[in-house]
Amino acid sequence: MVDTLSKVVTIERHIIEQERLHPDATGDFSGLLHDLTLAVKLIWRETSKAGLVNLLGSAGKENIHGDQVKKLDVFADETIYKAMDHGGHLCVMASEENEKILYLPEKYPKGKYVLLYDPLDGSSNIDANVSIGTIFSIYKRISADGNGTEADCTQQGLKQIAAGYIIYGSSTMLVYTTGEGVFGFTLDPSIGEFLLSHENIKIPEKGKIYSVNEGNYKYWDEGVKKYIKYLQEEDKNESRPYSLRYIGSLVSDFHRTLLYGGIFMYPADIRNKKGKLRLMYEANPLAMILEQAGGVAIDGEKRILEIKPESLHQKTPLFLGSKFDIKTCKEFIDGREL
Ligand code: AHM
Ligand code: MG
Repeated sequence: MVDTLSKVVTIERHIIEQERLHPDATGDFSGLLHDLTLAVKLIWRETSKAGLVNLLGSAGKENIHGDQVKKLDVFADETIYKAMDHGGHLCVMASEENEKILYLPEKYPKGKYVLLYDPLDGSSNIDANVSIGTIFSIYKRISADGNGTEADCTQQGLKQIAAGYIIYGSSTMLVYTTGEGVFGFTLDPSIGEFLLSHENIKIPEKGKIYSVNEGNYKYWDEGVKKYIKYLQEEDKNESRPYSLRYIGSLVSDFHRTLLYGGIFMYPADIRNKKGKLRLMYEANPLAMILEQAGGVAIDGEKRILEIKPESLHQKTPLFLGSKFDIKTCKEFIDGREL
């Protein structure tokens, strides 16, 4: 028979194959990712209907069935919690939407993993039909047993055993790593399966795009300002000027940076010394993915994954991108401009 079809790999099969790389694996971790994939499909189902909100009832009001319509970020938050609370894989969760850590119901068994998530990042963009995303991060518990603790949820980024994101865009994609490379899956809505579409993603060594909210320019440090001006200048090799792309939806800006290379920045500014983005829910998982893809993630000084977290919702300046671009940016930040 002539083989005209390329190999079709569902995310479930991929997770199992990845787990086989670890001979001592029990299947527990595969089960966890499997539950998470289900939650994501439920969120995708709702986000893809977001434009119908005027027909079906807007958030906070009753829909045609007389049910309260939930805001999508609240829906996503609750959906992930409920999909993950009873599998026996986790001992605690923490979500960007909740101030405190999320204990699991007493009646369910507690497992050895910890899940941190940003349920629907960029949700202020929903009404304009801009891509939004879910970001997740998985750790092994450090507490002995029973309910997990805040210390389980504030481990260094280096301790992540998996991280990923889902982008609800022109197509829905799930990108994840377990520390053995980065893999992207595209949802085929007709069969409801995530199929492997991007194998072993590597970020280009250098890009030609920068991504930052330039409206904040006047509030940045001198080094960052000079770096932006440098990117905008022409050079004789035509490697500059760079193009500016800024969606204002982190997962989308990150996804483009990962595939095309270049740099994404959310620097500190004089109003906000720690920037805007969250270490545990945004910076750490994206940093793990990026490093696995050959890129670099820093807070302007040090490697994101080495930051010792002080609190669950702490913020951090964030610079993500290609090796060359982060190196150049750092030189400007350090005052060693070219
Ligand atoms: P959110 O967690 O309230 O959705 O905010 C996070 C979003 C990111 O998606 C994006 O990178 C950033 O905020 C954009 O911020 P700004 O509007 O200041 O440029
Ligand atoms: Mg967020």
